[in-house]
Amino acid sequence: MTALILMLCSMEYPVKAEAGISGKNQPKSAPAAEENDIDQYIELHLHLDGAITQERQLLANAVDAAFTSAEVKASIRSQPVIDHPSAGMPSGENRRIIIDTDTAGDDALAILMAAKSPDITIEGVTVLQGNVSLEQAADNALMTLETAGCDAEVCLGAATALDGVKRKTFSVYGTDGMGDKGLIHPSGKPSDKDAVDFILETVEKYPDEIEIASIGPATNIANAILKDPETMSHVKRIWSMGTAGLGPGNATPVAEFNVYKDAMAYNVMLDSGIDITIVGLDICDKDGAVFDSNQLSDMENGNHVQRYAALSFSKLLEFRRETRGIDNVNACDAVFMAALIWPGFVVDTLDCQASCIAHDDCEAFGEVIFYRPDIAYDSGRIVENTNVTLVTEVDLDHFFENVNILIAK
Ligand SMILES: [Ca+2]
Repeated sequence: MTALILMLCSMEYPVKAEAGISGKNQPKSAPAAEENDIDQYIELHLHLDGAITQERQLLANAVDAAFTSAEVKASIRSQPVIDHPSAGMPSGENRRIIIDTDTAGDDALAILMAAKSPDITIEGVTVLQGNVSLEQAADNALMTLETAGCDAEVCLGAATALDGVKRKTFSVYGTDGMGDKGLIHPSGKPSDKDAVDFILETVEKYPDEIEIASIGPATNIANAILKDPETMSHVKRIWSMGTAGLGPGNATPVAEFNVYKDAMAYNVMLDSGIDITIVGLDICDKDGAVFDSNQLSDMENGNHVQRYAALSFSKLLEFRRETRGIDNVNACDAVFMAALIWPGFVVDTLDCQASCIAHDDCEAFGEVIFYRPDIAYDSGRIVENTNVTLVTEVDLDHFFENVNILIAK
């Protein structure tokens, strides 16, 4: 594929299948193209689904040189280009999701990705406390949907965990959860409908169709399960950005933030019998899953959606520079959303029996233990039934480019 792209970048126009490839040079001359040649070129360009960004830019430069028609250029640039087909290709299915979120910077990027995905209809966004207060999460979700041009409604959910506690955590995304850059000024208001009622009514309306994207604590989901387990048994799948996976935690050495905020709710979800796929912290912290400051600058220099997404990470970038000396951010909810919207992104999974430590007086509070059916434990515990699918490997080649292109649409 690369050779084909280089050939296109180096050859003269109109397009001819001829030899003479001479590396990454832009065309030396660009004769005026006939209309049928333009059609042929567009057709060919649209099949370049393996192009990486730098090469795509060379192609764009070549188009600039070859064609003067702004309409033709706009037509070419408006087409979706998948940088890495196996990892960034949509499923082609029509999917209905509810996003349950404690909306901060990485939640916002995940919402933008879902809003821009051709496969996904966001039936609604339910919010709860977590990264920020319930009210701030609602404003952030409203503003994010507005930025994406999506009119999904936003419903208010839990202001505390199931046990009524607001567990103190440090706000790494800034006071407003969105980088403190003055991004949040929504024109809309949250729905009058409660988050739990919205979830139940939507599942009743579309039984066995609704997938729930859980990118905050599991409180709203647990409340819906406790209120009407029969209706919730018709949720198609819950996708959870939660747990430390098979690695260390971030709220404590063993607990991940979302589970730590409401471990009791996480257990209710794990015990519900609903199909659950988990993307844990170990996946989100991998090389290739994090965005460095240069990539965030590239994103910021894009359109208004890209700029909004990039700026929302400002405080997190500052925090990681100051406290850890690293120049990148982990966009956990965006990695999670990639697993949900791009089937090829998930390379390997493990079905496990998961349970969460939810005793408040225990130091391991919020830890999720994954028992594997393929291991004979010395304790004698035998795993007969599994309750989650844990994502254990994802394809991170060109992850940033695929996200950046998707939200630019
Ligand atoms: Ca979140």
